[in-house]
Amino acid sequence: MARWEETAREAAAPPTYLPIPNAPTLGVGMVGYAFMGAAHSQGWRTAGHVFELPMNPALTAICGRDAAAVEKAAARYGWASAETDWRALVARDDVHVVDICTPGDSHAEIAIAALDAGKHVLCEKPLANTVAEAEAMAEAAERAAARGQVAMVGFNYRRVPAIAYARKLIAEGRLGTLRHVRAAYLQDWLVDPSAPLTWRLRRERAGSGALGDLGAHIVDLAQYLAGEPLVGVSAVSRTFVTRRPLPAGPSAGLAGAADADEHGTVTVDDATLFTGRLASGALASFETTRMAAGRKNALRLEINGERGSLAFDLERLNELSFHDHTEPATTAGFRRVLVTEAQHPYLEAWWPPGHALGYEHTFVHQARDLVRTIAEGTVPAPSFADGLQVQRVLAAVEESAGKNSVHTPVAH
Ligand code: SOE
Repeated sequence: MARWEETAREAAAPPTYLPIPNAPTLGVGMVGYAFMGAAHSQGWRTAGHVFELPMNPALTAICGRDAAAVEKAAARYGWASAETDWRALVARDDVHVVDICTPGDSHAEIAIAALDAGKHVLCEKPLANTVAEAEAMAEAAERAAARGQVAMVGFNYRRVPAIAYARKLIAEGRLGTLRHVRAAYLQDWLVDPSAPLTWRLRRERAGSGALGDLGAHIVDLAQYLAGEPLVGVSAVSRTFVTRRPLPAGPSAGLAGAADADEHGTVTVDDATLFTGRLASGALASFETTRMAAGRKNALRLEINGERGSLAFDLERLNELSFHDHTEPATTAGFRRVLVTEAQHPYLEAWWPPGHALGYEHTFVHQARDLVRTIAEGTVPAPSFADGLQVQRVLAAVEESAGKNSVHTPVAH
């Protein structure tokens, strides 16, 4: 055995230097370890080593029902311990923040228990599967806020630097009075009818399909960027593929979904399109679909005001297109702003201009903002009240889609 191998085998784990010596340690306990669990773990691991934080976030415990799988996830994502019961995680004195990365049907129970147990909470989007659940969560968050606790919803795209900068430009009046908000969130992972019936395709687990999964993001972003709520909507919705093969392995939560041919019924929308009116009278249009062949994660925004427009595409997330309508028409037009300057939101901590960021950085920014909000005792954004507003819009969209199942016929 080479010498380097001997010493590598002998070496103890390297000392972990706390990013901020002598600062309090904020113990995080995360429930769930799939896609969002992995993304949030990256955020918690990295935030204290990139930004100046008032507290050291620690990956204290990760929780999942399958003991072997959650131990593997703990090792892979860098968590200090593993739990198989979220109630035990919530009860731990070394857990100060409960981070909920589970399907929507468990958000309310876990969040309310954690808040009532004196913990801060970060809950993945959408806040809940129903307005009633979201209302109970917002009420628990309000009670907890009086005790100095913070409750935030994981609308991570607010923390794309280009979107945070767009919000700044709009708030400064660079677009003037808004006329239109145009938003689309297009994916294509369900185009193949043999794609299995996962939990995201069952109402009792996910609450809705493209609408809650993707639409929640663009409804939140429309209201965040415009700085005002949607007050009315009109929608159409469709489930194009109504039966799909059951997933391989234990079909957790799909009991009763299976037919004799090992297929199950899709009980959520594949695509939902809707229009909306904002409080100021500006008009909005939204597209959400997981059937847009060729679009992988295409969240697109365009905001039109009387003084100019902004446009964004998540698949080019370091760029913001800006048109200043006050410029002479002969030289005006959309120009591409590369949002990588130190003066741009979050960029002070990263690389020199032009060294682009990615999807994962939004979770680092989310962790940074949550730690600072907890330390400063400020109001979290987005709060559970913001999450409840989104849930109310989603419910109105579903109600409208139910009524609009038959379009006004076009004379021919
Ligand atoms: C859906 O595929 C999904 O994973 C959403 O659930 C996430 O919120 C989004 O950020 C990426 O796409």
